[in-house]
Amino acid sequence: MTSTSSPYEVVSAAPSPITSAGTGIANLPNQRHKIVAKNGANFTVMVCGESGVGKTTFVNTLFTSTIKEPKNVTRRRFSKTPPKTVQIQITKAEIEEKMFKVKLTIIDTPGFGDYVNNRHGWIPIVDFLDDQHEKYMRQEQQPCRKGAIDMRVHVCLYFIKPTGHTLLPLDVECMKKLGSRVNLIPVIAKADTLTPSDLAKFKQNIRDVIYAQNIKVYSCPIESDDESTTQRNANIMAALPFAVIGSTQDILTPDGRKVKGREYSWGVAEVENDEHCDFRKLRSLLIRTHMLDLITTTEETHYENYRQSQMETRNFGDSRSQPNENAKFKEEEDALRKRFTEQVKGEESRFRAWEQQLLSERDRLHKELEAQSERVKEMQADIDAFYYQRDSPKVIRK
Ligand SMILES: Nc1nc2c(ncn2[C@@H]2O[C@H](COP(=O)(O)OP(=O)(O)OP(=O)(O)O)[C@@H](O)[C@H]2O)c(=O)[nH]1
Ligand SMILES: [Mg+2]
Repeated sequence: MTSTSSPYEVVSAAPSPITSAGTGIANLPNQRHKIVAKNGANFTVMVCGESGVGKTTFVNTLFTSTIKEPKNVTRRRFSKTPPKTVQIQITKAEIEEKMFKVKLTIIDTPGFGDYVNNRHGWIPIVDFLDDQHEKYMRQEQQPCRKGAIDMRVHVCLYFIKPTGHTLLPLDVECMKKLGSRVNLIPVIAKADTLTPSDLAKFKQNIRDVIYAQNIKVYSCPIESDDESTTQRNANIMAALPFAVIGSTQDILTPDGRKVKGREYSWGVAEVENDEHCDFRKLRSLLIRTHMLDLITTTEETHYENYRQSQMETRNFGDSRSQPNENAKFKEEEDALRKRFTEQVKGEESRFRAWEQQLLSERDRLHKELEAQSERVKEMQADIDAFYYQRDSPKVIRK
């Protein structure tokens, strides 16, 4: 079910024309490169998952690490602990590389599952996704489609609590619903709270459940003409679900580097260190290597699925709601049934007549048989009489 209005009040930050440190759009294959250059791209990322799992911190981390000189990103106060997110928060920024522009939108959603009545807090998120498809579809049906607002979500990052065990039933339920609507990327939050071996086991358990439960997750096209791209994509897929560390804090490492990370007595968990987590891999997939594939699959698979399913249900509804068509159909059906009954009746009486004929023929033959056996008896008596006369002693009269 979709509603036309958003279930949450949307809080939006002003778009900020920000030059990124390089998004890689200039490296796109020629054909695609031209399309993006001409139209610019809208790219929308959504984060969701249980409450307190680190979604807002991740969004802040992504902004601070991607956009070097944040201007006007008013909603994002990069404090140590962001307040609990209670409504959908939208932050926009423009990423620019040479002459290519991407309008990046990040949608942060309120967490769910932290108390009994909030177990189904993810339903409004699913509705939000459907609503964006619905709004876009309605705009597409208008005669003038220029300036259509497109808030369709190109990728949804699903944050998994770092329990070290496996996916919770709530995760499975929610991921199933999301995966059928949007490019879903599972993310293990707070990777710094798990040891490397526990993290590896956790990842495998999650992959097993995803496979066993048939949850649809985004998989980037592995095959490519270029061998290094094939290898890179295979490496990305092998890291799924991406383990991330979120932090906007600058920390000085013992070897004198200033990094974004989390400080512990045992050392520093670094956001942008591949040995510590997959943050760089995930950011590269989103902002650099697979942005266009995420946009294309959203258009060609997820939006198309939505559009088709809506068309089917709406057409079905229409045919049922046409009384004239229905009455005509009923008339035809009645006539057919009558014709059939008449045919059956005719066949039945023909069969009865034939049966009657057979019975009387049987009686006639019985009678004839009786008469014949009567005749046989008489003839036998005649024969007996004949022999009796011949063999009996003759009386000679004197
Ligand atoms: N150890 C560790 N803590 C983190 C990490 N990311 C976030 N946190 C902490 O987890 C707490 C919750 O973080 P938020 O980013 O507010 O979580 P959220 O998912 O947005 O929460 P809701 O808005 O309530 O759904 C904060 O105290 C963060 O500092 C991480 O990668 N590692
Ligand atoms: Mg939050």
